[in-house]
Amino acid sequence: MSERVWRALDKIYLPATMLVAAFIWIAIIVSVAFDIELISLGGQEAGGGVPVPAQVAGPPTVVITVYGGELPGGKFGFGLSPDNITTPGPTIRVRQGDIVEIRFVNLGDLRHGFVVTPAVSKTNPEVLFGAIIGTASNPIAPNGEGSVVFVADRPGEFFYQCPVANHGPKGMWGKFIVEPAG
Ligand SMILES: [Cu+2]
Repeated sequence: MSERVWRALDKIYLPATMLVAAFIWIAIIVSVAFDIELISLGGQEAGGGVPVPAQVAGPPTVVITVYGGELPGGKFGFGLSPDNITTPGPTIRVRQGDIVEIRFVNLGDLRHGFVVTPAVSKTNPEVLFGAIIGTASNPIAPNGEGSVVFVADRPGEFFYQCPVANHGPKGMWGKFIVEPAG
């Protein structure tokens, strides 16, 4: 009697396990596909997260052009004029509530980019304010440029850096300070 029950269970067990496994796979595939769609809707893909720029109402109140490229000695840097690129780059100051437009010009022979971040990282810097131009996987080409408009809605001492792996530690960073409003 009990042997018959076991044999019946055995017959059901394998198909049932396979069915559950198939459902789990379908769930994984659907969630991955959904994430990919979210990333493309969010605009630019960043190192680790999906930056969604804050709603920008009105024209920029501050426009800053940042130049970037390589320096002698294996160093990389940024500058606020094409003939003064330094490592680290110059401090950028804006005021809380500013609608900031950053234009990034790549004067180097390598691909570079620009991102505002809470901490300089070797790879995949966290994106603040949705402020990113080029990404780690798709940076701005040599002689290319890009721009981003964002609201600096939080005061504090932050950083900007190149999002390409290892460029930050090679000196391609600077301070990004948002002074409190008022
Ligand atoms: Cu770079």
